Amino acid sequence: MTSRRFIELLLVAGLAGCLEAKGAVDPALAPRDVALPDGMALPETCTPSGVELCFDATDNNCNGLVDEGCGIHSGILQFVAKWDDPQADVELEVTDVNGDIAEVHSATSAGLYKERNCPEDPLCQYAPLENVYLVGAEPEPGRYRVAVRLNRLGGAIPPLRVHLGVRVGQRSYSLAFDLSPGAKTSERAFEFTL
Ligand SMILES: [Ca+2]
Ligand SMILES: [Ca+2]
Repeated sequence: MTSRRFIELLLVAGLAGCLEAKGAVDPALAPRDVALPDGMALPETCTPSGVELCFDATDNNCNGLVDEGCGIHSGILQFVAKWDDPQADVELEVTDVNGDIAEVHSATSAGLYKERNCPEDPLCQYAPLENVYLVGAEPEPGRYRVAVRLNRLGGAIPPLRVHLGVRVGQRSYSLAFDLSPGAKTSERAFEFTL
């Protein structure tokens, strides 16, 4: 695919609409009882770094939206994992309050939908990321688990830097960490309660 064709696809995706969950966002919606790997913490505040950049899983302009205007779906719950080398097979695994894992092509019982499975999706070659978002406007209360796992390096050189953008309601959070092969180093996960 040419880069022009890729941009055209992005524009079509953006014009297709339905990229933003409808309905008022509860300002009190916030993650509770957050459990993160050792040494990690959810940042208290978002630090703006300029205009929104696409496919970096970061809310650059701190408007509460991650990679908005980039042709990927958004929701009041959203998780975007991005890594640097498209050769690597990285899995964003989000488990909803009912224990269902978000998959491509079908939403979980709690309404989580996965957009793009890498490296299978051709767009991963240009933007290696996976995106999970809530289809509806009302997240189910309960415990959520968000894991990012390195399945296969595929020629990428470890450690693999991963950025995870999280949107919960009106807030966004950015996390960055390294993944490398090994039982203790190939996955990072966090959990929270709504
Ligand atoms: Ca933003
Ligand atoms: Ca961004």
